[in-house]
Amino acid sequence: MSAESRKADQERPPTARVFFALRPPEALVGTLADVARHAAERLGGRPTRCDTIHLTLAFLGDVPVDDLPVLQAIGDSVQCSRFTLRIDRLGYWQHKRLLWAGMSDVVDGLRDLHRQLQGALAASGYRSDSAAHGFAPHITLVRHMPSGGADSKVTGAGNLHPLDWPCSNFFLFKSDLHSSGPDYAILQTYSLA
Ligand code: 2AM
Repeated sequence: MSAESRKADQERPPTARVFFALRPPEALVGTLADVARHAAERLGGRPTRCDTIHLTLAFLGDVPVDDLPVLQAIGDSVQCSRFTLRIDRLGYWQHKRLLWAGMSDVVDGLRDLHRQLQGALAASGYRSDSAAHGFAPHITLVRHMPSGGADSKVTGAGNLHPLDWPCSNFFLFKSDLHSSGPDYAILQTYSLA
C-alpha cells in the first residue's frame, strides 16, 4: 500500500457493515444448522454456522460509525405485531450458488415489518439491498456451493419438514468479515408487540 492510500484510509471515517435481521430461537437455529451441515457434506459448499443463522430484513452494507445511533433509532420507530413463520422449503439460487430455507407462504406480519423498516430507512435517506431488488425472505444455509449438478440435486430436496418460528423481536447486527466467514454482533434488539 502506498503512503498516499494509507493516508487516505486513515482520513476516511470509520465504518461498520450492518443489517437488520430476524434471528431464530436457539432450538430452531440448531435444526437449521444441522440441515445446512448435512447439505454441505452431501453437495459441498460452506454451511452457515449456528451463530450466524438469520433472516435479513434490510442489508445496509458499510455505514459511517457515526450513523449507528440514527439506525438504532430507526429500528425503534417500527411498530409491528409479532408473527409466526413456517419454514417449510429449501431453495437454491444458481446465480449466488447459495442454498436457503424459506417459506411457501410469506405471512403479512413479516411483509409489514419489512415494509415499515424500509419506509423508515428511506425516510432517513438509507437504501437497503432489498429495497433495490425486492424482498425475498430466506435463511442462507450453504454458500459457495460447487456449480454444475448442485441445482438438480438440491431441487430434489425442495420440501423441508415444517418448522414453526415464533418471531417476537428483530435485531440490528454488525458484521465483521474474516476469511473463515463473518462474525455477527447484536447492536440493538427490538421487540414486536
Ligand atoms: P444472503 O444471506 O442472501 O447472502 C449479511 O451480509 C446478510 O445480508 C446476509 O444474509 C446477506 O444475504 C444479506 N445481504 C443482502 N444483500 C447483501 C449484499 N449486497 N452483500 C452482502 N450481504 C447482503
